[in-house]
Amino acid sequence: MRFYTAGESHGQGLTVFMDGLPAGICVDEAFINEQLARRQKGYGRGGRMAIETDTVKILNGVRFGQTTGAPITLWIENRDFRNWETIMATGGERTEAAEEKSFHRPRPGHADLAGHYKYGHQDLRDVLERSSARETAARVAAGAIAQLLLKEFEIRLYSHVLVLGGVAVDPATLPQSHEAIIKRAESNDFRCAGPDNILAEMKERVDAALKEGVTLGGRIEVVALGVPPGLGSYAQWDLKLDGLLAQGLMSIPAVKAVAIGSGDIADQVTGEEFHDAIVMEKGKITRPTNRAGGLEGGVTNGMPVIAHVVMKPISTMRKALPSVNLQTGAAEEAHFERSDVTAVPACGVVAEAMMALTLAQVFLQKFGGDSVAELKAHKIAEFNV
Ligand code: EPS
Repeated sequence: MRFYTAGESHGQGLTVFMDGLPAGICVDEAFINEQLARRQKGYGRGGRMAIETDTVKILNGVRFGQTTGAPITLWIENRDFRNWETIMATGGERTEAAEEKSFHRPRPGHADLAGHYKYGHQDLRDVLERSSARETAARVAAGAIAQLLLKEFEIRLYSHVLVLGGVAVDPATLPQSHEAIIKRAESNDFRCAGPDNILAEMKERVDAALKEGVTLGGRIEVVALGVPPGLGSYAQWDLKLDGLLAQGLMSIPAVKAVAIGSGDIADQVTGEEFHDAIVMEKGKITRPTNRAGGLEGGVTNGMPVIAHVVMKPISTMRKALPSVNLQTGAAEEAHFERSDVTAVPACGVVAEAMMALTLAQVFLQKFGGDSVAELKAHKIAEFNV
């Protein structure tokens, strides 16, 4: 299964292309739109989210609500395009409006300077438009289709924010069940399952950052439940599921670190403290802890798959950092335009999408089949240890 996206932040819209999905996935359009709406929410988002109401239009590969096995294309219109038609036109002569909206002072941390080096773009808008995190709306739509496939096999995903701008949830204060974490995280604008005082602190931190003209990063936990054991491989480097998940999650704009399970404390503890004992309970093998995050040897072990994703603060800042004007060589402040103070809550929704797409890929590899019915028949043959 493969997927690609196309589309500029202020162009006509975003396109998703997916191929290799089986026939017979029930494509619930409302579910896709719910995921798109979840991505748009979150305290600390900028003016753009007030303009857009992201909605999917299914163009190909689905008939009467079911995938046919043919390639799928999806379309998400940019409502903001109406304000950018003369700037983002795909034909005609370069306009004065395009000139006015051009910029030459790369933002440290964004792709501006890298894109200038790579493609030779002089107007950095040619870089910004594609490197914008707007593209993540397309990933969420693709991820929703992957989730609809996984749902057929009772695999589901959730995420919640653990840290926002340095305000951290003490894991000991988290609700005790997956259900309770989901309920709490989905009930507030921070997508955080921590207690009220932590949410209040996060709000204060975002308000202060807005005032100051700076931005905030954070940490998200993303979890997949019901994942069967045996997905991935230990036999070859590029088939290891931990590596595939790391690539998928690391490719989310602004993500700078990914850990599987408790991987980022593995340098602080002994093997006795880190590894999850193997025990027999009611005739079934289970693990009392899950520091491995559901993966051993790059293969799922039947426990929930857990990843931590660390997002850097957004690089577009009103309090701009030093930069250089690429036209003149003069030291100047970096470019600023409308942006978010933080998109950490939204990043969780994108992380769910990327984990779902990655899991769908390895699920299809293991169980194979051109239709959901075939997959189900193969899945029944799954061995029980
Ligand atoms: C985003 C849309 C963008 C930004 C943000 C994410 O909209 P605009 O640039 O029109 O305000 O809000 O993108 C970035 C912060 C970035 O650095 O790329 C979205 O749809 O998520």
